[in-house]
Amino acid sequence: MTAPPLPTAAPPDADVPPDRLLTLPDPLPPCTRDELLALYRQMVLLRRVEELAAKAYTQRRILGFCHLYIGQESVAVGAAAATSDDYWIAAYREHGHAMAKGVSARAVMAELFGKVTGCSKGQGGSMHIYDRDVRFMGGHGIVGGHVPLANGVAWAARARGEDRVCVCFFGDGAANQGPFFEALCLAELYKLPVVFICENNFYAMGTPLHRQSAVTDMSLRARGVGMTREQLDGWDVEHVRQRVAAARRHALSGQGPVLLEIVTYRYRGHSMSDPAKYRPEGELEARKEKSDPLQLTRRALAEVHGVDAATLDALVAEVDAEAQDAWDFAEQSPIPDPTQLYDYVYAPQRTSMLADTPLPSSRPRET
Ligand SMILES: Cc1ncc(C[n+]2csc(CCOP(=O)(O)OP(=O)(O)O)c2C)c(N)n1
Ligand SMILES: [Mg+2]
Repeated sequence: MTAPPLPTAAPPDADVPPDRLLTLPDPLPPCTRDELLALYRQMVLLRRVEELAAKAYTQRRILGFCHLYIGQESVAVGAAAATSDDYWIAAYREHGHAMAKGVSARAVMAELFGKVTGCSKGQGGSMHIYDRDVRFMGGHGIVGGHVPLANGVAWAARARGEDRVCVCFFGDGAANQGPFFEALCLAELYKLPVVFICENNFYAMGTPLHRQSAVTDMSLRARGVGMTREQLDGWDVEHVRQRVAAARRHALSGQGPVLLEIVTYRYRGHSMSDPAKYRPEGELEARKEKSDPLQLTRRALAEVHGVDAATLDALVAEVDAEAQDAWDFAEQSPIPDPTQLYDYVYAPQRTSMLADTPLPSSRPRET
């Protein structure tokens, strides 16, 4: 019997998918004065809570890993304004995402302090902030590992007939990981309602972007799988809100997921133990000067909406009090009961119909 002929190679470029840019115009009306004030308040809250978290860390009230989101607040807050009822999943730099999605400052701070009143009962810690009630599906420590989970969340949402997307946040470093590529491939194949958001902050730990990848426009990762994409600056919270809203609309329309690369910058080291000595001199200062999202929004409130400085200062003072209240709450809360150490770690005992079936016994030990 002769073997079937091998398929002939396609002519060069025959299968190269077109570059699908997100062409939808901004779908939302511009922010009103009060809406923008609310976004500003939220960004200040994220920053103040994390500044206090940094202080608590140096006092050893917070142990383990702690990755701060300071500098990137406009991404999570802008995205939340467009997807407040949707599912979110994020990596380990997620305190800000959780608060933007609706987890209280108290619940986040208590989780960081390892207290039982934390949103993961004090047993998750910094990298495992989670709250199903607000559809925040975690906090994940394995770089790129949660990106395929976003597909599962989106698949479930669609199967249940929900009108919701899964918004998946990850870093530029994660966009070089195997699971990221696999997830993108399948998400497009199945036209899943996912909005992938690559927060390009230019560093993966101490490695700058140009030393991680030959292609530094991370949105181009979408092209190879035929996915719709857009690259945008993330400093302007209103712009983030509009483009995430456009991506959401596209993803829900059945035309497939979207990859947004949102350009941003982190002001602190990778984690609390990183003094970030690897940055070129002056880079951090230049970023803060030109593109601090809090300062830009404050300026827009004053110049476009005529909000006076006293109003803004009062708002900041109110947020300071809320952040301090979160600290006090965390400090005064009890630690988890040590007898519950293994709760939520392993799957519960089998309760299904298989429960009566004895587990196969292990081989008797030879004596
Ligand atoms: C699979 C895996 N490899 C390595 C690490 C160690 N690690 C933790 S964070 C990180 C950098 C990730 O950078 P990026 O995705 O850009 O996110 P950012 O920290 O900038 O938010 C690395 C390599 C890890 N947690 N998981
Ligand atoms: Mg990064």
